[in-house]
Amino acid sequence: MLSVLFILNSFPTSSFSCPPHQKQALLHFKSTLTAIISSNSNSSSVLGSWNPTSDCCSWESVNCTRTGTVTELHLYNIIPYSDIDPYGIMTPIFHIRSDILTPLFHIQSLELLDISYNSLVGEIPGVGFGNLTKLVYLDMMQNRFNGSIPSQLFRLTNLRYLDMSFNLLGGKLRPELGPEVGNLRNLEYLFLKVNLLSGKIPEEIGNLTKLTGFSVQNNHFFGVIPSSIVNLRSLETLDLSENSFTMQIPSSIWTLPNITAVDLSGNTFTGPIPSSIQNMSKLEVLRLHNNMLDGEIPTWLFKITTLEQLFIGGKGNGLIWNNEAKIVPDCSLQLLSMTSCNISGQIPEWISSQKEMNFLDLSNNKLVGRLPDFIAKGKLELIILPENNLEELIPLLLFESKHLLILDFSHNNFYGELPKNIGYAKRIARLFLSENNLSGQIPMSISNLDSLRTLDLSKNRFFGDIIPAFGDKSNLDTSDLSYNNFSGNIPINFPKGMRNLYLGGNTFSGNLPVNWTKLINLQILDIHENNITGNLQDTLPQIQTLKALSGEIPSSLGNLKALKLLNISHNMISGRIPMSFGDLQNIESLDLSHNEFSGSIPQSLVNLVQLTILDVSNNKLTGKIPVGGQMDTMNGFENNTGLCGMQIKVTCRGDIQPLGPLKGADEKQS
Ligand SMILES: *[C@@H]1O[C@H](CO)[C@@H](O)[C@H](O)[C@H]1NC(C)=O
Ligand SMILES: *[C@@H]1O[C@H](CO)[C@@H](O)[C@H](O)[C@H]1NC(C)=O
Ligand SMILES: *[C@@H]1O[C@H](CO)[C@@H](O)[C@H](O)[C@H]1NC(C)=O
Ligand SMILES: *[C@@H]1O[C@H](CO)[C@@H](O)[C@H](O)[C@H]1NC(C)=O
Ligand SMILES: *[C@@H]1O[C@H](CO)[C@@H](O)[C@H](O)[C@H]1NC(C)=O
Ligand SMILES: *[C@@H]1O[C@H](CO)[C@@H](O)[C@H](O)[C@H]1NC(C)=O
Ligand SMILES: *[C@@H]1O[C@H](CO)[C@@H](O)[C@H](O)[C@H]1NC(C)=O
Ligand SMILES: *[C@@H]1O[C@H](CO)[C@@H](O)[C@H](O)[C@H]1NC(C)=O
Ligand SMILES: *[C@@H]1O[C@H](CO)[C@@H](O)[C@H](O)[C@H]1NC(C)=O
Ligand SMILES: *[C@@H]1O[C@H](CO)[C@@H](O)[C@H](O)[C@H]1NC(C)=O
Ligand SMILES: *[C@@H]1O[C@H](CO)[C@@H](O)[C@H](O)[C@H]1NC(C)=O
Ligand SMILES: CC(=O)N[C@H]1CO[C@H](CO)[C@@H](O)[C@@H]1O
Repeated sequence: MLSVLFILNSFPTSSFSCPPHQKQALLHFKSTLTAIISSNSNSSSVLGSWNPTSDCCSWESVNCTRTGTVTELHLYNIIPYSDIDPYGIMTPIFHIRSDILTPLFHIQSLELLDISYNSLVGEIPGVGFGNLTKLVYLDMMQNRFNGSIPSQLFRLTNLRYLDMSFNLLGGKLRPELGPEVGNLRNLEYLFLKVNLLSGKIPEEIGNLTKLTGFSVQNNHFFGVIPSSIVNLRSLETLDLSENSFTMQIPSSIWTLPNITAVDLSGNTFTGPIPSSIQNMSKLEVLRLHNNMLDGEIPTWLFKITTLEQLFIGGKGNGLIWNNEAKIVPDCSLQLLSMTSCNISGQIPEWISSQKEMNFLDLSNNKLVGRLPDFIAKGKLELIILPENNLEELIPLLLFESKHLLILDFSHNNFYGELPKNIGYAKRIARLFLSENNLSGQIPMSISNLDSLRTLDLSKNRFFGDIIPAFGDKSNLDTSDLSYNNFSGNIPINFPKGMRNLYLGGNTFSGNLPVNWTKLINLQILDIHENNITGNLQDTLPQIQTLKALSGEIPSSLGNLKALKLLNISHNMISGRIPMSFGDLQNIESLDLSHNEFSGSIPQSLVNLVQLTILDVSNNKLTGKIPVGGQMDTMNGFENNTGLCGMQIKVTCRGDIQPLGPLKGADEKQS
C-alpha cells in the first residue's frame, strides 16, 4: 500500500534537476562516508553513481518529485559487512557514528528515509530528525542506536511507517513511549522489536486509529495493556511478546475486526484463555505460550477455521488439557505448539487431520506409546517431542521424509537401534535423541547427512569403536556422544567446522590423539571420564624444544586456537602438563583433574588471559603454582602430591618469607 503511494508520487526522470543545496548535502554525506570507509577497509566505492556533475535525481538510491526535489533516500545496507558467519549473523567491519547523518537533515523535502542495516552507533539525532517534517516512511532497523527515542520523532505527524527494531534503544531516565506517541495519528506501522525499551504503554496509543501493525516484541515493557487498544480498529497484527506485561488480557483485543495475528507470548498474563477469541473471523496466528494463563484449554480453539498457528502452554502456565475431550478440528494448522499442557495418552489422533502441518511441538507432556505413522508420513519439518514417555522403536518411515529438518525426541523411552536408513533424511539439520534407551552402533549412513549441524545421542546405550566419519562437505558443528558405551580410540575425524565435541562418560581408550590439525574451529572439547592413558608429554611434546630441533610447530592440542573449554578429567593420563597448553589463547575452562599428571604446572599457563576455571586437582603435581595473570585467582589444586604457592597458602621452599609468621605454612611445605 505504501509502495504504491511512492510510485505515484515520485518520478526519477524529470526535466528539472535537484536543488544545489540538496545535491551538496548528499555529496557531503557521501564524502564523509567514503573517507571513513576507505580508511577502514579496502572498499572505497559506496554510492558510486553519486557524481557531482550529474543531476542528483538520476543517482542510485535517490528519488525526486516531478519538479526535481529529493523525496526518497534508500540507504539501507550501504556500509560494508564482513562475511556472514555460519550462523547467518552479519558482522559489520566497523561502526560509524550516527552523526554521519547530519547533512541529510538539510533535505527537508524528504518523505522516505531508509537507513536500515547500517550498524550506526550512538544516539538518534533528534534535532536533525525534527527537520524532516514531511517524512512518511522512516526505517532505522538493524542499527546500534542507543539512548532514548528522541521526542522530535513524535512530532513527525505525517509518519505512516516507523521501524526502529533491532537497536539498543532504551534508557533508565524516562518512560520510553510517553503520551506524545499519540501525536503520530497517521501511523499505520510501528515496529520497536528487540530493543531495551521499558515503562508502560500509554493510553494515548489508542489515538493511532490507523495502526495496522504494532510490535514491541522483546523489550522490557510492563504493566497492563491500555484499555484504549479498543480504538485500534484497523489493527491486523499485534505483537507484545517477550516483555513483562501482567494481569488479564483485555477482552477488547478480541473484538478488533481485522486482527489476523496476536502474539502475547513470554509475558506474565493471567486468567483463562478468553472465550471471545472464538468470535474472531480473521485470526490466523494466536501465540499465548509462556504466560501464567490457567483454566481448561478450550476445544473451540480448533473450530476457528482461519487459524494456522496456535502456540499455548509453555513455561509457567497453569492450563489444563482435557484428555477426554473429543476434538474434530475445523482449522488447518501449519504450526502447533502445546508444551507443558499435561497431555496424556497417545499422540492425539486428530492431529492426523492437519495435512498442512509442518511444525509440531508437544514437549514436556505425558505422551506414551509408539510414534504414530501419521507423524512420519505428513509434511512435518520440525517434530519436537522431548520430555514425554514415548517408547518402542523409532519408526523407519520417519527418515524417508523429504521434509524433516529438526527432530527432538530427547528424554523419552525409545529403545532399540537407530534405523539404518537414517541417511535418507537429507534435509535434517538437528537431531536430538539424548536420554533414551537406544543401543547398537551409529548407522554408517548418518555420515551422508551433509545438512546435519547438531547430533545429540548422549545418555543412551550406544556402543562400538567406529564413529562414522563426516566428510568436509558436512555442516556438523556440534556432536554430543557423551554417556554411552563407545570404545576404541578417541575419534578426531570430524569436519573442519566442528565447534563443540562432547565424548565424556564412555570407554574410549588409548592415548590422547596428537593430530587435531583440522579442527581449528573447535571451541569445546570434553572427553572426561574415559579410559584414556599414556604420557601426555610424549604425545604433545614441549613446543619450544621441537621448534629448535625441526623448526616446525608440531600438531597438537595447542593448535586448537579457538578452544574455550577443555575437559580431559577422570582419565589415566600421565606425564607433565605440556607447555603448549599455554598456547590455548581463548581457553576459559581447563579441567585436567583426576588424572596422573606429575611434575610442575607450566609457567606458560600465565598466558591464558581468558581463563576463569582451572581444575588440576587429584593428580600428582608438585612444585610452585605459577604466579601472574589469571593464575593468581585460580583454585582447584587440591589432592596433589606437593604443590605450593600463594593460591593455596602454602609457602614454597626458597620463597622469601612474608613479614610476620605464616601460621602452619612450614609444616605443609613441600
Ligand atoms: C586490504 O587488503 C590487504 C591485501 O588484500 C589486506 O592485507 C588488508 O588487511 C586489507 N585491509 C583492510 C582494512 O581490510
Ligand atoms: C527510485 O529510484 C530508483 C533508482 O534510483 C528506481 O529504481 C525506483 O524505481 C525509484 N522509485 C520510485 C518509487 O520512483
Ligand atoms: C534544518 O534544515 C535547514 C534548511 O536546510 C538547515 O539550515 C538547518 O541547519 C537544519 N537543521 C538541522 C538540525 O540539521
Ligand atoms: C551510546 O553509545 C555511545 C557509543 O557507542 C556511547 O558513547 C554513549 O555513552 C551511549 N549513550 C547511551 C545513552 O547509552
Ligand atoms: C478491515 O479490512 C477491510 C478489508 O481489508 C477494510 O476494507 C476495512 O476498512 C478494515 N477495517 C478497518 C476498521 O480498518
Ligand atoms: C460472539 O459474537 C456474538 C455476536 O456479536 C455475541 O452475541 C457473543 O456474545 C460473542 N461470543 C463471545 C464468546 O464473545
Ligand atoms: C495431569 O494429568 C493427570 C492425569 O493424566 C492428572 O492426574 C493430574 O492431576 C493432571 N495435573 C494437572 C496439574 O492438571
Ligand atoms: C532398555 O531397553 C531394553 C531392551 O532393549 C530393556 O530390557 C530395558 O528394560 C530398557 N531400560 C529401560 C530403563 O527402559
Ligand atoms: C594430520 O592430519 C593432516 C590433515 O588431515 C594429515 O595431512 C597429516 O598426515 C596428519 N598427520 C599425522 C601425523 O597423522
Ligand atoms: C581401561 O584400560 C585398561 C588398559 O588400557 C584396560 O585394562 C581396562 O580394561 C580398561 N577399562 C575399561 C572399562 O575399558
Ligand atoms: C580429595 O581427596 C579426598 C579423599 O579421597 C576426597 O574426599 C576429596 O573430595 C578430594 N577433594 C577434591 C576437591 O576432589
Ligand atoms: C484526539 C484524541 O483522540 N485524543 C485522545 C488521545 O488519547 C487520550 C488518552 O486515551 C484521550 O484522552 C484523547 O481524547
